[in-house]
Amino acid sequence: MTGRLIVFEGVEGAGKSTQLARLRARLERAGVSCRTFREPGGTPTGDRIRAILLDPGASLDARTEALLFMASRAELVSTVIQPLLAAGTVVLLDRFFLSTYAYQVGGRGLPEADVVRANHAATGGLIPDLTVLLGFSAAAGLSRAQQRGPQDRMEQLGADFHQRVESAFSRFGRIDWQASHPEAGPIVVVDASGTADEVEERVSDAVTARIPDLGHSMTRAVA
Ligand code: Z5A
Repeated sequence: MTGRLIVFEGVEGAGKSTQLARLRARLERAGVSCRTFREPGGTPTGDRIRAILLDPGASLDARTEALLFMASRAELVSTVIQPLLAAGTVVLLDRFFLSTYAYQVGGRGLPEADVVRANHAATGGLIPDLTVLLGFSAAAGLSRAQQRGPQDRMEQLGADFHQRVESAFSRFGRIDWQASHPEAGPIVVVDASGTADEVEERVSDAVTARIPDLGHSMTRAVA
């Protein structure tokens, strides 16, 4: 038996962590073995890299930044995610390499081909079974995130940067973009506006449509 990798992506404050926790609860109620992780982080080394990346006082070249995100990813994929998938576990991941495409290619302007190649080295070619891309505006997401307290290094980057990130995520939802990026696997865009309960229903419907066996387990648990 092999597990499943389901990724949540979207702009800051779109509700990824909220919806990931809700999907995990639904899956666990259905008896599905499930683990959750976030990027950057998820391993002792990754957590140290995360502290550098989000430190508001750190000054990083864009390439250093991109490679640090990918170093955290390499450690998480090889030491945690691959063994869990091999053991049949469903892994829910808060951000994966589409974030590098959005923030470091779309936002920072790094060459896409370089990032795609380096990312392939980091993931070993692991393709998510499904990416749930929460569609939300960067401005609204940032204003949600700002209510939490002081801004981290990425949040501080300004409205233009975050607008470019939002535009990149919008492109990833397009069929032509997905056809030219087979490494991304299937991506479903879910409208993240409305209440958390409303978004949860949309996410559950999207997962059920794309991964029917997980959907049937969740439906049986509710019945
Ligand atoms: N980054 C990168 O540049 N390159 C990469 O390769 C990777 C990441 C992997 C990680 O920050 C930063 O690193 C991130 C991208 C960059 N930076 N930015 N900017 P993080 O892990 O600290 O933060 P995040 O991933 O952006 O998550 P977040 O801010 O926690 O957002 P979220 O998970 O999407 O949202 P949330 O925590 O579920 O919700 C935010 C708030 O809104 C919270 O108070 C909720 O209770 C509330 N919420 C959620 N849903 C709703 C609804 N539906 N209605 C009302 N309120 C809601």
